[in-house]
Amino acid sequence: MSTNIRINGDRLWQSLMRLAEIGATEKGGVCRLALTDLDREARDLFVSWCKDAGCTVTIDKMGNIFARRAGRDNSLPPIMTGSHLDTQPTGGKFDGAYGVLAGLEVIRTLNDHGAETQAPVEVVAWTNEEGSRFAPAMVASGVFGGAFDLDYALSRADTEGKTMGEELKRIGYFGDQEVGGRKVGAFFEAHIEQGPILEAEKKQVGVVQGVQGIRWYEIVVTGQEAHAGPTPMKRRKDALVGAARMVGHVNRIGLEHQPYACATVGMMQVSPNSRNTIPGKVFFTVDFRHPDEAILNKMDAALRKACEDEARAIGLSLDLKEIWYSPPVKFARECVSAVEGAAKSLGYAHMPIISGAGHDAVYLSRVAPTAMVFVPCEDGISHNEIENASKDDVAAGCDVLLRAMIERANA
Ligand code: HGY
Ligand code: MN
Ligand code: MN
Ligand code: MN
Repeated sequence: MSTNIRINGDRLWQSLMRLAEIGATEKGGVCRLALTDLDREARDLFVSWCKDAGCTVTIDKMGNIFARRAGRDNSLPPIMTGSHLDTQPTGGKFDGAYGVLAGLEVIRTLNDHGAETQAPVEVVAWTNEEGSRFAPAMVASGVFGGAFDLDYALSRADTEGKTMGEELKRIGYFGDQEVGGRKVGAFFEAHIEQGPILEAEKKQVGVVQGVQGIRWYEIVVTGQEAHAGPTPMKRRKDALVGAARMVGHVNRIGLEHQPYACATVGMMQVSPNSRNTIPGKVFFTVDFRHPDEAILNKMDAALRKACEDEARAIGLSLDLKEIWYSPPVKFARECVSAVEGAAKSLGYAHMPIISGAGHDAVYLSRVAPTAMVFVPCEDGISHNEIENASKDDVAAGCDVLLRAMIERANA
C-alpha cells in the first residue's frame, strides 16, 4: 500500500458538523452529557457510520464501542485509535468528537484505496471521558486499562443518584464484551490541544510526549446554620466563609507552583442557599494538575494543611476526600516517533508538547504503546461553546494519524 494516501478533509469536516448537531447549543457549542439520550443518539450515528464503512462493531460492559476493520493477519493485536463522544455541559464541537471521527476517517480512507493493513485497525468511542456527569473522568478507558474495576465504575452515580450501570442499560449500551483484558498493538488519539501553545507557536501538529498528572478532591465544610440577623459576627460558624478562604488557598497553591501547575475549583454547592441564613454546609471540588508527581504531592500536602487551618480558625468540620489521582504519563517512544515522522514526512509544522488535559490515552498507555496527535484550537479555548478548530488543521492531524497508524499496523 502506498503510504502517501491522504484523508478526505471535506468528509471529515462534514462528519464533525453532522455530529455536532446532536446536542447543539444556541452559542454554537454542544451539550451531550455521558449516557444521556443525546449521547445515545450520537452513539447510534457513529455505529451506523462504522457499519457503513464495513466495520464489525462490538460493545463492552462499560459501553465502549469498538469498530474493527480486518487486516491481513487478524490474529495480530489491533492498532487502535479513538476518543470520546460525551461533552462538557458547555462543550464544543471538537473535544472528543474529533478523535473518534478522525479514526473513522482513517478507516474510510483505507477503504477508498482498497488498502490492506497487516494488523486489524479499530476505532473506539470511550464512555464518559469528561467526568462531568459521572466522576472520575476517563473512567471507562480506565477500566479497560486496569485502573478501575468494573463494579466501581458501574456504580458511579450522577447528582441525581443515577448510576452508570443503570444509564448504560437504559440507553441500550450495556454491551456483552468483557472490558479490556485483550492485547492492543498500539493506541493513538487525535485531539485538539485545548490550550494556546500550538496556535501561538504557529504549529499545525503537536507531537504529544505525555500527559500531566491530575488530582481531584471533593471537600465538604460544615459549620452551623443560623439567622443572618440576630447572630453576632463573632459567634458564627459560617461554612461559606471557610470555603471561600480555602478557594483562595487553592488558587495560591497553583500560583506558587508555577510554571505548569493548574488549580481549579469548578463546582460549589452552598446549603441551605438562603440569603438570610448563615450557610451551614458547603461542598466544593478541587482539580490540581502538574507534570511532575513530586510537585503534585507538595500541592496535595499544602491543600490539606491550608484547609485544616482555616476550618480550625472558624470552628468548622472538614471532610476532604481525594476522589481521583491520575499520575503523569509518558508516551511510548515508538508511537511518539511514528507521529513525529508522519508530521515531518507530510511537511506539517510540528512541535513536541505535554498534554494539560487528561485523555483516554492516559489509561490506554497502561496496556499498549500509546501516543497522541494534537491540532490547534482557536485562542486555545475548550470546554466552552465557542471552541473552534480549522478544517485544514483537523485534516492535517488526521493525515498524521493515518500515516502513524499505517506505520504501526505494518511494523
Ligand atoms: O479533565 C480533563 O482533562 C478531561 O477533559 N477529562
Ligand atoms: Mn477530550
Ligand atoms: Mn474535555
Ligand atoms: Mn480530555
